[in-house]
Amino acid sequence: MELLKILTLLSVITYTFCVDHGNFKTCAQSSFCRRCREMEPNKSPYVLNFPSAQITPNSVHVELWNNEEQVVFNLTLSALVDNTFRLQVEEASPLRDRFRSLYALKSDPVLAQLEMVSRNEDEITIKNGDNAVKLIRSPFRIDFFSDTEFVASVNARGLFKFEHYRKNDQSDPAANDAENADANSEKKITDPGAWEENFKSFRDSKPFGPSAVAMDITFHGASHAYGIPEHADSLALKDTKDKTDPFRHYNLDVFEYELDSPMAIYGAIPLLYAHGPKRTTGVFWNNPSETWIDIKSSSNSENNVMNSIVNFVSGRSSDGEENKDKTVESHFMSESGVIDVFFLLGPNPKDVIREYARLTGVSPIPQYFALGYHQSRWNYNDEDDVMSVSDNFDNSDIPLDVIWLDIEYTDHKKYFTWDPIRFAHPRIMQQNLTSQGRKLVVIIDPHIKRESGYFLHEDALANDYYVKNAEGAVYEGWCWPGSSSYLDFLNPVVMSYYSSLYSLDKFPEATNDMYLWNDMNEPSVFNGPEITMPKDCIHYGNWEHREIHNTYGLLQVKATYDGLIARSKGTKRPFILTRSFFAGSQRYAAMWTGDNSAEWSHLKISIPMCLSVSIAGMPSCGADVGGFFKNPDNELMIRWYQAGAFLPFYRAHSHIDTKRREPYLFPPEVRNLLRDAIRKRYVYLPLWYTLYHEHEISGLPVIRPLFMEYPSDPAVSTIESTYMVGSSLLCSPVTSAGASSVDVYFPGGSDELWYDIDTYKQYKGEGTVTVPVDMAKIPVFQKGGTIIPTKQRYRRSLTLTHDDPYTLIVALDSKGEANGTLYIDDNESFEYQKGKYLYLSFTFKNNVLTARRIDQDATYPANSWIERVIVIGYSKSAPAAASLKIDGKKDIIKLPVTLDETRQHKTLVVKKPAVKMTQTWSITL
Ligand code: NBV
Repeated sequence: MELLKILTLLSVITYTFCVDHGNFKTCAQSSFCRRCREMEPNKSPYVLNFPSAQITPNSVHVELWNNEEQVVFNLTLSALVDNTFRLQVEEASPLRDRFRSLYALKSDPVLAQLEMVSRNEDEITIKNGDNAVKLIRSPFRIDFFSDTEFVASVNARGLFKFEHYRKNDQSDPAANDAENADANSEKKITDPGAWEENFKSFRDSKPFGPSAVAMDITFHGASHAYGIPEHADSLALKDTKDKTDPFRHYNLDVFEYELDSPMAIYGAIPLLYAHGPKRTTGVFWNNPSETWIDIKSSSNSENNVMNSIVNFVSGRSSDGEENKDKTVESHFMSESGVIDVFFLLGPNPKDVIREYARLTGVSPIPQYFALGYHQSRWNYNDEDDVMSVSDNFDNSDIPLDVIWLDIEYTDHKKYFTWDPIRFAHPRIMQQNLTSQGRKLVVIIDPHIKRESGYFLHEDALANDYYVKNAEGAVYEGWCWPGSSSYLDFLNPVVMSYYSSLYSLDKFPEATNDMYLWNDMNEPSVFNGPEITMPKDCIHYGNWEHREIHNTYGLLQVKATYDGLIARSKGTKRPFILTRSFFAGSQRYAAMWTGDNSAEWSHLKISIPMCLSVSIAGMPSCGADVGGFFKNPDNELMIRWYQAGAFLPFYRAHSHIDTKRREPYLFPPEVRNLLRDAIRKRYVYLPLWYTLYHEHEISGLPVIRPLFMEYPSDPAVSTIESTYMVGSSLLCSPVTSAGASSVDVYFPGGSDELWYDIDTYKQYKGEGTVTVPVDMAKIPVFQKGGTIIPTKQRYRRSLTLTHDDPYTLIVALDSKGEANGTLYIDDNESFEYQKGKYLYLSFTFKNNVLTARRIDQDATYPANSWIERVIVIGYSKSAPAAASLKIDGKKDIIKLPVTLDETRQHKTLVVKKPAVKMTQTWSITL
């Protein structure tokens, strides 16, 4: 009994890692969330005024009336290219302009043709291609159909709300009596937080009063919801309605964030997927103000009514069968702005992400070094420390591409300066790193130290560059440097000023090999409400901070990106890491999951967190390898290095109070395993790089949840520990202590083959298999039918590998065939945009491996060549030799073929084809 007590006490003491909930609002403490969430369903006062409807070639424009409050809104429904519709609702005559977010979209969406299907007093139906939209007059509802299937409805539950700007009737006693209120036809908002909201000791003055916008969207035939990152939670979204708070989007610096929680953290991308085995639909809620999203995925009896509508419209019966009664219900609630929502009708998850990327853009392919291993810590103490870390990696034969400097490199947290003693020769330090083939990344936070004589503060004061408080004075908050102010990135002049700070003549001692990390850009304000900027602060254009909050970080990284482009005169691709992000941030930066902890649960959740961000358009995600807070034991350290090697952004980072843990510091048996994990990362980099090229073309994420690759397999809907790198590698890293096996789900059915990348052991796609692991094992499997390009020579850093030869790994499918691609360019510049690249396809069919160019006009003078071809799963008897035929040459070259007996599955190795990557050729076995 005593022992039990002690153990319980110990578990309480050791589990000190937890968020301070008191610092952050619940929905019930947020007045607009409360108002929206408490709405009674099915009592919508909104009706469409059809006589006002105008139908243009691309859009329907119609008035939307709130009959209860006698307020008129303008609704526009537009058809966009690629199975997309846009719904915009604005106040017809607002007392004050409403903020329209400009930053998420990469450009004006491309409109598509719209045709009228039918129109009567109660309904207008239009269509674009195979998609139809029905607008229903009263109560207002919009139904979306795709290929005659009923896919989504707006306001089916009557939770649409648009709080128009109004006079403050709370401060006007005359307006307060019922009679006058009636005369104004205004329904009084009685919520105590509507005109002024208090949280802890903070008062939000809310001079413009309530301004929420909210809408329910119901998805039909959908069983699971995904997306809407960033939350430290599962990939498949849990139900929040009637259970927990809604998922929250309000970019915040949450100290010691908690797992399995809908709480807001650093970033927000309001892209939701509703997925069922037959189709996937996406919704992008383009609103950067604080947003809460309720989710409920369940069977719904109302759906039968909906199905009859389908039958009516389509003239034939729905064949939804097993999923026809399933719905995903969502309810988006934002504090201000307008309704601007995009319906991405898929029909597959890969279509949804492409449709989204068409709107918000993609990440340009990163420089090759960015895909390597990054070593960071808060902080490397001085220049000697940095160089000794770099040397020690070399001495222990561990590849390393980037060393990072955290805030202590600055002169007293004044960004764009260096500590004059500990970093007295930063340019020489960078040159030394460059000579070892390595880059430096330095941190630049957005808070500016208020110190007279600091050039940035002086410039900002003199030119009026700072965000203002509610009274119109420069806003002062508290952050690392002490008293700080914040640049107003809404002002285009501030944006270009900030960009210019990165130029080589402004950022002292910077070189073109120094890249950037923008942290704390939610923005984090230690003494602000919820550790951020007060909502009633004022930005350029008189916008309140509440209206733009979730895009503050996006604007900072955009300015940094533009600065880096200008710095190299457009020749080098920028590398930026950001903590805060919004839809569109992928155009400028990679992100990471912030301040995690050296705990198994944090390692485990790094995978669904990165998958969620990836399917929301940001392909470059990583988690602090080893955990930021606390000290990992050796086992956790090894497993984290192994898992991190198969996530897009691979950086070890740790808190200033943690023990030093560079991989070379560990005893040999641990060090060797850390080295092996990093090396394995490097082997597969040609694949990762190719996937980034393909992301840039198609919007497809680099890592993908199984539901994206196998959308019709209901068994994968909730799988988040196994995922895919591209379409060829299935990864299931070990994320629990003491594991001797992992359960891996092999998808695709009995015809799909999978090969362990180490042993080539074959598995069939028939479901879950318990795969044994030892400490060296990273459970990763190559799909039969794929060809993966690898580089297998070990070097200290990636710049030295550019001309190294490739090994092609050909994993045959059950028909004895395989395909793959390889992208090659100069690894760093934008010349590829002018066609200076090679994009190759490899095909294995009828015993012949053929290399061809996909983009015939593109060319790059690559010096690399093929040193080996490995064919896994070859079922015929091994030939003594293979014949190589290079296009344009007469000779047929005989190549030796060996059988690799060490592997568990029959494997042929064709040695030294020695063909150049610029050549096209075929090898016949
Ligand atoms: O700049 C210090 C840290 C940084 O190391 C970390 O990666 C960021 O997420 N930063 C947050 C500030 C404070 C952390 C407690």
